[in-house]
Amino acid sequence: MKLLVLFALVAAAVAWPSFGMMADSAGAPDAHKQHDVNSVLWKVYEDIRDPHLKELSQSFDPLSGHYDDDGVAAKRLMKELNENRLLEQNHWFSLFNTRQRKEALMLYDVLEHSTDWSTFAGNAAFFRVHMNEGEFVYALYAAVIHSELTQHVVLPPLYEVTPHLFTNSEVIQEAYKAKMTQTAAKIESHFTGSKSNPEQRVAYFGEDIGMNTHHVTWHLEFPFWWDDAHENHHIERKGESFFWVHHQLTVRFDAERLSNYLDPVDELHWDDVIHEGFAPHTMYKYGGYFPSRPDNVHFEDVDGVARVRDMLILESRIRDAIAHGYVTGRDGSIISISDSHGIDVLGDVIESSLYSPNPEYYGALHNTAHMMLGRQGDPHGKFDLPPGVLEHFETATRDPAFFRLHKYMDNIFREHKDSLTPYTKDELEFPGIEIDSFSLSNRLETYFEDFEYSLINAVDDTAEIADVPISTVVKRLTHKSFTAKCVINNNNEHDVIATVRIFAWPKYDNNHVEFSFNDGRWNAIEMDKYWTKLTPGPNTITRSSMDSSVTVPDVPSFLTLIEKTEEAVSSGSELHLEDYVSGLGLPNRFLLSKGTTKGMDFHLVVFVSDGAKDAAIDGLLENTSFNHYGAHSGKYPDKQPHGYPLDRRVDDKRIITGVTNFKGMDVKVYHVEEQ
Ligand SMILES: [Cu+2]
Repeated sequence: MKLLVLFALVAAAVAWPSFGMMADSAGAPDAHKQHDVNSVLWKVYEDIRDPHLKELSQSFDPLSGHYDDDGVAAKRLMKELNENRLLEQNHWFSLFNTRQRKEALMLYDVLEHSTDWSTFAGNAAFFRVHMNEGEFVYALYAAVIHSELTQHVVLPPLYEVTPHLFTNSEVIQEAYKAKMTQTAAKIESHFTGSKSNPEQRVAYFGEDIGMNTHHVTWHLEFPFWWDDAHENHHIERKGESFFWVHHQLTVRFDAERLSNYLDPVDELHWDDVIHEGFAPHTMYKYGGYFPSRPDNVHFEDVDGVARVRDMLILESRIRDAIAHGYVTGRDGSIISISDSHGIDVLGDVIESSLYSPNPEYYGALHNTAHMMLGRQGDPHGKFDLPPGVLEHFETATRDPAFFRLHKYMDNIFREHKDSLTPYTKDELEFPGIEIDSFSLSNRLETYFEDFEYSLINAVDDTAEIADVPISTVVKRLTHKSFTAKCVINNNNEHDVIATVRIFAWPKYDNNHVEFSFNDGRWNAIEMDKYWTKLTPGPNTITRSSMDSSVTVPDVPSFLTLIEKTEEAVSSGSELHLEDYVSGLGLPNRFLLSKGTTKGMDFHLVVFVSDGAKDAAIDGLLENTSFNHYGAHSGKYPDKQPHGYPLDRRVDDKRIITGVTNFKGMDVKVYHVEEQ
């Protein structure tokens, strides 16, 4: 522990940038806005409890608000409302349901086009009362993330806003019981399934509330429905980010499997059975239980979604495009994908998003597959079951089939990446730069910790009866902090800006055969990426695992968020929540993949590239709002492709391991059973 403190002090003493979401005081959220957002999300299935917002929900007229679209969006939604076309309350909502998505996006548009806070808050309060709760939560989250008005507002953790989508049904039932009997309860959560199911060994990953929050947040920040013409700005490298975020989940899940003595995930085959069944043990707030799927079912055509044959046709069109090195646009134009930018186009095509150049031809492989898989329990709608877990980003990773599906798409992406020419020595070299040493402050250790979160918002209540505390305690993977120390020699006579890229991959496969460099690098988990200045001579750089740019800290609990906000509102002081404005990264405690008691071998690599060449923006070192998966409504600061330089195939590993700005080493990750 002392050693750790020492390293932390050293880290603080060395001047180096932090790329977490460290905003300056100008980045503090307006306490009143934060208050309003908290209040409309608190007990979202109940009446609004905040007197001011409740009053606003009755008095505000959406047609009298201030908008930058002449109120077109507000008029459209009000017409739907007045003509009783909107989905009722107390009904499930799924983003993959076309009509429901349309309705949610109509509200999103109204909020997004609001030009002042009283219009935004008025609409939020008004439509919270008049629209389906699921649609409302989705629209509000998307609007808070993308609207100019809410830039620094922190969204409460989704697992405390809509706990049903994150918690087992058994726990939810206990919570209802606690509420009915007015007895405080702290309910233990267990992972889904029994020990007879080997998949249960890795359920801690698919069911991790922080990982699920990360996944939902990514889809909110980079929505497939995003329409540039409508929203007035382009989301950069959205397709590539789609590939990368899911690639990282895929390789990470395989690493977790290896540490639990399971084979890596096999990809999904449309013409084979779906080997693993799944019983979600999860229920909707309204709409019953999520449907189950037995083992070894044959893929069925799903009425109103797609036929299995359609999926195979789409896949072969996409594979054709990869083999040709180009996709065909709607108008027959040829769009090359045989360069670094190709992955971005391909990501748009496969998801597909509205950025896809030809959805009529290439379809929406990913989105349709989610629905196909989600409906296999009731493919013809005979039993009127609600959508499956795969039809919600909050719940999708609970089903192991999610990872089969994504392995399948990841392999298509790999086919494309493997078609590109490997990087040459010239491209990889950073003249005059040499990594002298790389070391870690302490043993890498993972363990499970108990985490408690509130279920108050899961249960029904009335304003007259006081709340009793109801929470659940769940085990989650975490690790000891560590500091990485890197000594880099700059043999040039001038300062340079360097990009430091750190990855790790499991050294051995499930048969304890060492991965070749080429297979290992495809399985690489991104650990960190940051920029630093190197002065002539040796430079010692220390970096704490807490600062990794691929991760974010836990958002404070909803109740803490409310407390802090109310304190700031009543005292007029500033609200300090800067660290939490983006929930985009993986949870910080999730940086290390689970180890084993004897130590799981990983190969760790560090690559330093020329920051001046990589920079897509000015002032890299001063840019403090960098987040790994993209800059919040800004430009992604790194010009290199995600995963660079491991994104392309390596035919001869000496080309990369031979440059002085690359260093590899073996490390072990230990798992400690009881802390
Ligand atoms: Cu996803």
